Amino acid sequence: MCRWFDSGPGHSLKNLDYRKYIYGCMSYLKFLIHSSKITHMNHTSIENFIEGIPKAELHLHIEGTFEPELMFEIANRNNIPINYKSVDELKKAYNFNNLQEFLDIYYTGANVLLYVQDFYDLTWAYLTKVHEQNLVHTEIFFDPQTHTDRGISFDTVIQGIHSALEDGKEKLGISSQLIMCFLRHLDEVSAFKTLGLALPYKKWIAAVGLDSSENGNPPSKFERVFAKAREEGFLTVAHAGEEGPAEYIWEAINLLNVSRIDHGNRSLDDDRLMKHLAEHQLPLTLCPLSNLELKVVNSLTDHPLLEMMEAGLMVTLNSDDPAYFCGYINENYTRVAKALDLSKKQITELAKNSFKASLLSQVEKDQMIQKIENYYHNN
Ligand code: ES4
Ligand code: ZN
Repeated sequence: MCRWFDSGPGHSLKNLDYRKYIYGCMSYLKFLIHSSKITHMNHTSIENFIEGIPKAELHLHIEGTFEPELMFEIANRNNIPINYKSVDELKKAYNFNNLQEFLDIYYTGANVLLYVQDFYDLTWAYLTKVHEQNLVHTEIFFDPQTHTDRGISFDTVIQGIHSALEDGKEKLGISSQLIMCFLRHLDEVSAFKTLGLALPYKKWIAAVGLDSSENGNPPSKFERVFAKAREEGFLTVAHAGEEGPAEYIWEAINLLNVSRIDHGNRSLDDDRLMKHLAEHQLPLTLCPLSNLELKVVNSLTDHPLLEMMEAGLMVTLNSDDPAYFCGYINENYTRVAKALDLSKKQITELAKNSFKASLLSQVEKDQMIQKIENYYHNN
């Protein structure tokens, strides 16, 4: 169930900082005026500005793009029962108090994916959706263990995803990279086995990552498998500091040699870490609507994005699991822009960051940054 207002039904007014609430209302009014189709002085509204700006997404779980309608369609054709009678009933179950409650539903949803065509359809649906939102580059996580552990071959999973990505490039002009995540609640042996399965597909996988239940599963648990992955030529990223402590972010940096931190909200707990992230411009892939839905933040007005930008961090905006968290890339930009009263300049910086922090070549990055600057000057 999506919370379209920043202070959701779970939060009584009593518990809110009143000034923040009034301020939120005012910025919401401002946003409504901005985003109405009536543009003043011939300038683009923030909402339209966000829609039109070219963007990249760097934190997206393909299994998290599984819309209920497609889930029912694939379940029907594969003759797999779903525990919910209808799309609406399933959507009502999307009400999470923490990461684990979400993960339990997310893994169940993935159970209906059996064939290459299923993985193709899942990926293609995401690409067509974000194509409408002016997304031009995406770096996609997939969780092979979610599928291999129930008897689906690694080949089936990656063939389906990869061929949709090829079509995405050819037919929609969206470039992409694949990032294979290890499920951190499983053991090191399973991660090593998965890395072995990935080796024949090295050409199709740019990096390895780490996702699933964070607390109690620190990056150090996977130090050796990440070392082996780097030896094999993969880049590395890791979810850290979503629910887990700042110490896990240090581990991801020092033990896994990551090129980016996924989430990293808890960096704010550690001044030395904030300084390190700013100095090294190590990117964080933030996911505001995910944070709201998983109660990492109580309200988007509390989101650390702005504080991080002001501290000089290389931050990006992303959707994480858009089918579950009430919005794709543009909804993440728009909702957080509204809550934090972001300017077009700040939106432009975030769009530029999405390319700077990507795995694209420097030449490709420079081209996109130039396009974004031109867009800013014309809108
Ligand atoms: C995830 Cl939000 C989040 N955190 C960790 N692992 C994940 N897998 C899919 N979404
Ligand atoms: Zn994630």
